[in-house]
Amino acid sequence: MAKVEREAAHLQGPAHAFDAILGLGTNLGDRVHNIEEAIRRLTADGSIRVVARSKLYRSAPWGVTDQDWFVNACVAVQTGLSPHALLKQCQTVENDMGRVRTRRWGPRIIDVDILTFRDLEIADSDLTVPHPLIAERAFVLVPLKDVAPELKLNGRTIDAMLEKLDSREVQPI
Ligand code: A4P
Ligand code: MG
Repeated sequence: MAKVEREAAHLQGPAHAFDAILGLGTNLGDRVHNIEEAIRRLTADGSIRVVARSKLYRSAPWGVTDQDWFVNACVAVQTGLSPHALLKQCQTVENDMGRVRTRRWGPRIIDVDILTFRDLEIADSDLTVPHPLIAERAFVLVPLKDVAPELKLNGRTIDAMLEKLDSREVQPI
């Protein structure tokens, strides 16, 4: 196979089609609009390109349960940004959309988390990758399966992680 074809095949392979997966969540205001607006802003300067999008899901609040239901989604992206530069861009979008940080896990107009970044494991004070608690959250795993069905974390498939959870609380809109 010619080199160019090999590279193209490499890019199309499921494990290499994207650099990072972002998880988006919102439970304030027009939730569907908030997800669309966040994706529009994340990709506006061209440094982040969406290559796969999950469906939008309505999900019961997890962790802090006395708050409104969420809309959750995932996007797989290609980017030349470093993990920390990507985090900065995610936080800029959150702040520009009017995110106000109150209590941990509390209501938010938009949350953009880095779920995975290539095969990297990062444990910095401001960035943990893969994002902690993925395996315990159906609202992350269900949309994640749409964009990266073959993904494994710590050797476990998404289905294996979902088996232990109640995914009836996460429904496509
Ligand atoms: N941070 C570390 N690693 C990462 C990463 N991989 N991606 C740091 C993004 N941020 C990362 O985040 C707090 C700090 O985490 C940041 O300053 C960053 O440096 P935050 O977004 O300001 O605060 P948070 O979101 O309240 O905390 P946390 O722990 O990120 O909460 P989660 O995990 O996002 O959970 N229920 C449903 N159904 N759907 C939801 O989307 N979300 C939450 C919040 C709770 N329950 C939910 C949902
Ligand atoms: Mg967050």
